[in-house]
Amino acid sequence: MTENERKSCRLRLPLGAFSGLLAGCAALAVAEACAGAVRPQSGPVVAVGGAAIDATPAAVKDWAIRNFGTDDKLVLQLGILAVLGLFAVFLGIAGLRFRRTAAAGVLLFGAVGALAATRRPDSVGLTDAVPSVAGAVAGAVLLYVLLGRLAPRASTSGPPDGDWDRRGFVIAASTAAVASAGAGLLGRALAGAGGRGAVASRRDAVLPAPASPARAVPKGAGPRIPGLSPFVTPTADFYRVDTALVVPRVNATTWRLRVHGKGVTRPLTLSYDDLLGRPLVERDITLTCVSNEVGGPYVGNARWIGVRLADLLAECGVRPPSKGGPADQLVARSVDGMTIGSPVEDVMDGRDALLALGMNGAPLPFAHGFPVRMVVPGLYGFVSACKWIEDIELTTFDAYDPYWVKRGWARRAPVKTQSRIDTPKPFARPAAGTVMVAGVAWAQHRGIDRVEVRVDDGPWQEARLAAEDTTDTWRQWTFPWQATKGGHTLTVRAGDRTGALQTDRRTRTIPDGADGWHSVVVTVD
Ligand SMILES: Nc1nc2c(c(=O)[nH]1)N[C@H]1C(S)=C(S)[C@@H](COP(=O)(O)O)O[C@H]1N2
Ligand SMILES: [Mo]
Repeated sequence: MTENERKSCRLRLPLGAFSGLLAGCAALAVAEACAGAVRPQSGPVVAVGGAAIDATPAAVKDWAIRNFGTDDKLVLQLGILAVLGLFAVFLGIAGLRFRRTAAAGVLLFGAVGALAATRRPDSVGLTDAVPSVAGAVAGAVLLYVLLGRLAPRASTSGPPDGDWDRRGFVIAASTAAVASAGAGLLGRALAGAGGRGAVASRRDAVLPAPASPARAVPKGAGPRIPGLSPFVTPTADFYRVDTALVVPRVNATTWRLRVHGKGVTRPLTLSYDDLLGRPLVERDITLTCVSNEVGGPYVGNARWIGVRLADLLAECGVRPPSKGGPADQLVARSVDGMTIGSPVEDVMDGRDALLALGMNGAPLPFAHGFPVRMVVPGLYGFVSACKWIEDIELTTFDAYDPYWVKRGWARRAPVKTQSRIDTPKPFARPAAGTVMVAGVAWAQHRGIDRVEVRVDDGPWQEARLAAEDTTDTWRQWTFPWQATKGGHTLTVRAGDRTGALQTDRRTRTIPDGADGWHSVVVTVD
């Protein structure tokens, strides 16, 4: 072997790996460009990610939400990219010997993406396979070409025997890199343009003044204490929990909501303008996620504006089970295929169950369900708060299990009474003397009646409750603590208007919400 040949041998392995990666990038870029043109949700990473979310056991998903929060989707997508990257490297190296097989391997990945995309609940059909297939074909061809350039050449003229086509490789690789970057950018631009109509429809939406405004928040409902959650959660800080890898951007001008099913004597199809034309009600309602652990962040309070769902249902001829209606479950469907079931009885029992159009004085943000979502006081989000809603079906709990119920969560899930210490934070080091302990407590639709704080194993002491807005909102509480030096454990518990006290028995979030007391350990200096 000549010095030259040895050098090229050493280079072949990393260049094979590099070819694999480049082919992978090209495949994804082409796929994203096509997805941008067809439907952003049909891209292979989003489709496979969505399938992974749906297939993930409830316990793992709950763990992901707890540990990564709203970043759980980013982590999932990075995970998918990492796996793809590893396989691409493997295919590139294996392809040095088995060129055709490696190229076919890329096609296999395309098939997985295509299958996932066409089988998503929101799939519009075979066109959803186009991005994965086109990407895979581009990737396979590129890998085949690049590996061809790396293959030893037995030629009489030009480079010596055993050498490979450096010039050809560099040209092919750099052309592919530039083209991939271009395709990726094109995909972004197309996806952005696709949502432009939706963005315009949101920008142009004007929410009329409510016929029934929310009552003014009583003075003192939101004591100003550093570290304490504000009474109204700013929209930008409002937690987000959903299965959507791409936030659906729905054009309100073409959006429709259908109401149909058991006991619906007058089925309805409503437009956004139809809803805006109805008398609107405005209410402060605290929303909670069932995945919120004791002390967790997935709870927020907003001022919602929308249409009373019970009135609309009554117009359609729906009667609750207690009045002889045949349907006991209302199933809401979203544009992204989510299904959420609520008890018809709860929705029609007089509480302010809303088809919400606005949040904190503005049309709903896309991430929180524009153009329309449900909000039902007293029920966890997964059994009430369908975002991007487009269909309401009256049915029975016996006849249909919605998305989360299929995955082990409860059919019925009223919000459990909970309380949280916001300040001091865990492991804080406050100075001895008066330390303001403060937090929030919620028992939507029952109302918070009292909050008690315990220092170490001492007696339970009454905390000061901030003024109540409505029973559907959380209540801030404060407790001035005479802190003495040393380590201390602060514990909180709340009682609701039914007289029930929060139980200390800790339970998991699955199937119907966490129970238990929130404690914070601090060291007083
Ligand atoms: N379409 C759709 N709606 C959905 C969900 C979802 O995954 N998809 N998640 C539900 C859950 S579990 C909760 S807690 C609330 C959260 O609403 P937010 O993201 O506006 O806070 O939305 C509910 N509505
Ligand atoms: Mo949730």
